[in-house]
Amino acid sequence: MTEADGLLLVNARLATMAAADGGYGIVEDGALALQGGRIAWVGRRADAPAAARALPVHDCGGLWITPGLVDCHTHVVHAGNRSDEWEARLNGASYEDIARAGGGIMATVRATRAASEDALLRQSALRIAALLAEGVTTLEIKSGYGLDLENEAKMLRAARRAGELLPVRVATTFLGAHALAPEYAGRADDYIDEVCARMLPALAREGLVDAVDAFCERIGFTHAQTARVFAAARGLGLPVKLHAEQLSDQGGAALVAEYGGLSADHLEWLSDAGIAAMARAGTVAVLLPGAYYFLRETRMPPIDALRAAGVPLAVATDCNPGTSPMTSLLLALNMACTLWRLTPLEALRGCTVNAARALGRADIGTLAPGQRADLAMWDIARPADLAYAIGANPCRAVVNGGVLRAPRVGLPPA
Ligand code: DI6
Ligand code: FE
Repeated sequence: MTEADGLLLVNARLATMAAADGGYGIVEDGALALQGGRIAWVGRRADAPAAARALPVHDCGGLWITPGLVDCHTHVVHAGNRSDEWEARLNGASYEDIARAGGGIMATVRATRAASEDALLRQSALRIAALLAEGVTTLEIKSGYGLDLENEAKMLRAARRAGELLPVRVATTFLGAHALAPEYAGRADDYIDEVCARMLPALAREGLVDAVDAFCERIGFTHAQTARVFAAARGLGLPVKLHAEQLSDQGGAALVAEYGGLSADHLEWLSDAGIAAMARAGTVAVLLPGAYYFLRETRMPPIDALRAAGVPLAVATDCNPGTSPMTSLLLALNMACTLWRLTPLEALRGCTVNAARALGRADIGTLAPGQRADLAMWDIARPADLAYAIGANPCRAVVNGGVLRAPRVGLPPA
């Protein structure tokens, strides 16, 4: 009998994140019955039904258990890094100097195109392992550094393979409309044609696309170009999300809401109209404090107005080499609280129940019967500690699909 066949976790304190009042859903002296990779029962140990009590018991030694964490916005699959540019900037080089030298996002495109799929996977696995060590059990991974069919496919295949080789669920997002492919300089509309008519259908046919994203920005793609990408996604029955209102207000949040989008992400320049549209559509606001911090931005997303409108808030790392070289979701929670005054409860909802929603998944992100048995166990005094501590990793064990493991994962052979 393997753990996947059944396990009763006892002597734990639970934050189910499933309470009707939107609270932590705390259960003292809790127990969790896991069967067939799902949660079969959750509650106080004293109330465990006979079927749960018949399972092999694992004593959690008083640890807290939360749903496995969900990092719902990452560019974790990429080759190389840009610490050279960052160091040059800190030594006085201007952004223009770096751009003229072919740096910025195109530097990552070149490195990613030059890497084999295996090399890409190997480099990315190191970063993914760091995320997993902190209790992440589901990870969204975007393409967007290939910018042609072959290299976007390579990125998405590497992402899928990461989900097979490492104990993590991977949700893939096609971000072909991230930046203009160098081959299309001066012809952005032609590149969007290629994204919509050739790249997206081919990648979707190969089963590589769970959702479609774009970078709607003055330095990215226009509202009209983004709408074309969304129409193509809709034609294929794929859900959409958007990098919206990060550096300017392009009306991107309202656009993605109009398409029933899963999420609008960044949102520092979000307008009242964008908030209202998101609230109507149930589109999640994915907050990315790592990019705000690393770019030393000063304009905060309109947290109070999002809250007042009842827009669900999520928090993610945005792990990428240019604007958020961050492989700690717990640090993102701390930044969201410290920089933007999220409450620790909002932060934890933001990387569990609401992050699952940003991926269109109702079967993860909470501890409730029928949910996937993806959990994290923590040596903490109370749930707020997950957002409170800086640089501590209190994760002591993780369960993926009912299988218990240590937080540190073995990497695939180099
Ligand atoms: N927004 C960002 O902050 C990143 N991409 C995006 O759409 C930047 C990615 C990079 O610089 O590599
Ligand atoms: Fe991003």
